[in-house]
Amino acid sequence: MTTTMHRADAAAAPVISPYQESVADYWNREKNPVNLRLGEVDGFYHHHYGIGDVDGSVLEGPQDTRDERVIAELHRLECAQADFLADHLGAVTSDDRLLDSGCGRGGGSLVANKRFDCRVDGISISETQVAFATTQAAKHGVGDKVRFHLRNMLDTGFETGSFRAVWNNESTMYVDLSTLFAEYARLLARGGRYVTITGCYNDTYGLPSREVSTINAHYICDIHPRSTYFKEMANNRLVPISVVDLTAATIPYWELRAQSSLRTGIEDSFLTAYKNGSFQYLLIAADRI
Ligand code: GPP
Ligand code: MG
Repeated sequence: MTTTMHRADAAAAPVISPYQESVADYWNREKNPVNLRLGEVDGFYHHHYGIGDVDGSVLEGPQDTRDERVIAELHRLECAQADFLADHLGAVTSDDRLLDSGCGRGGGSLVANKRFDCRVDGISISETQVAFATTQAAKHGVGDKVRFHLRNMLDTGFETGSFRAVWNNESTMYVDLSTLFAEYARLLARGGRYVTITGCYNDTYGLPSREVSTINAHYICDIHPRSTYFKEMANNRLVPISVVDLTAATIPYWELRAQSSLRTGIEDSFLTAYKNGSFQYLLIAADRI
């Protein structure tokens, strides 16, 4: 009887390592205003950073509405980042199926569905995020096409070859890339597209700087070197088609965030790491051959 119950539990929740349990625990509790208040602007809740030039005028004007203006501007930059990722998903049609791997509160899945009118599955190991994202899909009226699941990105359980595109928006630093890309090589249809936007440490700097180590400790993650992305893609039939260094484009976002009441305390580490050359913000898009 005990064994049977154990099996039933295992079927309902993904098998995850103790490390992943600690990560899930972080995201189950996370309620940072920098994420929730930005999402409230238009119902697209993101868990990634922003790109593009800042409209500095948001810092001027009446003090009592300054927060509102800064929140809208930070959100605009995060939405620009999500759009930039979607730009690299390739020729997606409404018959295709996409995977948002490490979907957070589901903003990126909703962005892709809005653009391509296609089916999107989002996965997370955080029950809270899956429930939140599911509610958002219903609120947006797309609950039939955008679905969220409690699954482990290293072992998703989805059918082989069933996805036209898969992406990670700032979530690859929580997993081993050789295991991750082997799973994507299995999930992607031949000719399908993989896209990641990620922070990686710069091999030319050496090993992780103090600031990179501080970022790792802050989020309980393990930022990979740039080289590992390309090595593990090459090992898993993923051939890069675009590599874009977004480091300069994300610095204005961090400078604005550092001056906002929503800052979480990690802003100076990002700014220093980007500026001292130890850390880079990259988009990598690859074809599954
Ligand atoms: C942002 O999520 C991304 C991560 C936590 C992963 C780490 C990313 C790196 C590039 C190192 P978030 O939007 O929840 O973070 P925050 O609460 O700081 O805005
Ligand atoms: Mg955020």
